[in-house]
Amino acid sequence: MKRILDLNGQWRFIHEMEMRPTNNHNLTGGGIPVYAYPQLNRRDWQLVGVPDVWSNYGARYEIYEGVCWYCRSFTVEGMTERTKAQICFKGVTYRADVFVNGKPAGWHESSYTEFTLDVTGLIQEGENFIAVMVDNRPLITKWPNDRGYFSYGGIHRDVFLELLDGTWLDRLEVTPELVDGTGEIEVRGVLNGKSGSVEVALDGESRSVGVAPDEEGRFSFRVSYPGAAEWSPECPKLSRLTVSYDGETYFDHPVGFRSFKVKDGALALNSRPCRLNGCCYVYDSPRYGLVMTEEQLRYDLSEMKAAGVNAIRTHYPMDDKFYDMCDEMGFLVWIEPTVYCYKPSLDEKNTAFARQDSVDMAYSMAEEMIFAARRHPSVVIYGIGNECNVEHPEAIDFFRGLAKLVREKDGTRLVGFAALYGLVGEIGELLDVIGLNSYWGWYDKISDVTGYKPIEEKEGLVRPEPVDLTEFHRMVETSLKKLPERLPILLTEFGADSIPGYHSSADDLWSEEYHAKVVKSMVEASRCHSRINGTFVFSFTDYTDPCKPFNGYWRGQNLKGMLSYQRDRKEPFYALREAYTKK
Ligand code: ADA
Repeated sequence: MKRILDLNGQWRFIHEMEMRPTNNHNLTGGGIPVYAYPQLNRRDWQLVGVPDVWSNYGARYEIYEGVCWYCRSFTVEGMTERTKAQICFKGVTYRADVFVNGKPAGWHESSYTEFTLDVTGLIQEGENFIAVMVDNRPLITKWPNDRGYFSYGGIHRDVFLELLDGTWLDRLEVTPELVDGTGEIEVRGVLNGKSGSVEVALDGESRSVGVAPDEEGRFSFRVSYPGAAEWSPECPKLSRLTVSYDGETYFDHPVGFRSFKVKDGALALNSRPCRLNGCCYVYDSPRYGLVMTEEQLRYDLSEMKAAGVNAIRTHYPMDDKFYDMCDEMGFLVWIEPTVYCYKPSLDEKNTAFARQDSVDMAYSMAEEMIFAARRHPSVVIYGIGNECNVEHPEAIDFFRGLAKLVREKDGTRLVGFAALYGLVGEIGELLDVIGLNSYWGWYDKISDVTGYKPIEEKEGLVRPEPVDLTEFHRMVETSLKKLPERLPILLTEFGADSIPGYHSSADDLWSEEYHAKVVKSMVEASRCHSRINGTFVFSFTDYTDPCKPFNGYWRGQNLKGMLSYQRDRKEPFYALREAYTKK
């Protein structure tokens, strides 16, 4: 039996007063920090809501980077000596050190993936106390250590306690797929107890499967449903799947069946050719920050639908709510761990590609990402990195290991990588699909980042700023020569920035009109190359971006959105809609 105790809601919160050294996280062997003690007088601690980001807790936390503490008490009833207890955090940015009843329970790094800590023996009957130390300092951040989006700080996704008693199933991994028109479901998990029968039911059609777990309780099996409905973005048909054991249901979710493969060098969804009319999505809500809420997601995804978008690429693993909504509304999704923009110089040794701690962490991010995403038909590509220096001598082994791990964990998705301006090295060999990120028509014009370019006048008339994509075509041709022929290509990033509300008759740089022109020209240009199977404009909305300096244009925000940060449609939105809906 499994019981779930929701730990969202009201917590107490404070920032740590003394500056903790960045290497002072390993608290398990040393003393317990005073903030973790249940008995501490906490009259200065603020009452806050969880999940949230701390920039919502007051002006002084708006850009705060440092260590903060969260705590709360909760009551547990019906504990027995054999009760297994575990706490699950769906997302804490960046590092979490967890203490239960004053004792260390474990830690986790990486902002966008979930982790579960076994707290059996720490949880007691009656009143309990949990404290979480959260550190978001860039100095401790291994991936990404370059930040093209704001990492925020805090417990930004759900938290809950699970209590397992008697016989139970746990760590269920359910992967549905369409194989030759038949719905196939792979089920893996852990069973405590001896062999028994696991019940699987798809829309009430049930199958009973005898399982004999190994010494660690692990089991796996497959079931088939020949009549299962096909899922696609145009017709996102979902069915209800339950997995039960001993009269108790442990999995109850909508699932969908589709296949997504490479056939003759092109992407095929359910064995039919498929073009991805995509956008990148760096989630950032003016109201909720990093917290993915039903209302913000539904608004953004509805606007994507309105623009004719059928595919979304994200820079990091998303909240379950996002995947659920993509399943329901019909989007094809590319997700990736935050192996992001890491570019050591070629002569640098012992880089994050080679250091054991950072390799382990990248690999565990990928595992955690797949654990959460595998049941969703919308997720079709696992990226293994974005704009890293793949030509660095230590890079290829790192990516080889990562690609291997991803395939072993879930062979039903394609493996991709988003390369910077055709910097593809040998990585093509490891992939099923490659992405090219490039901003022709943009960064080549504003490379001094002041963005200043006088408007040219000709015979008293202002000359519209042209978009010249000669270099883009050259980049595609050169990349194609370096890549295996079997590999479909996607444009995984392109675009320009525009100041929302800045309109110009000269289409000059930073205007919505020039931005719209780049978007339209790039989608059209992509169609000149048969190997390009789709485009992901960057990005669907404007968002907070610490890389973007205050230069009179950017003001700390990335302005590549089709929508402004406040979600007003910009001119590029209409250009994208025209390009994506044109037959
Ligand atoms: C890169 C990066 C994006 C974003 C973009 C930009 O391509 O992958 O996250 O930062 O640059 O706006 O320049």
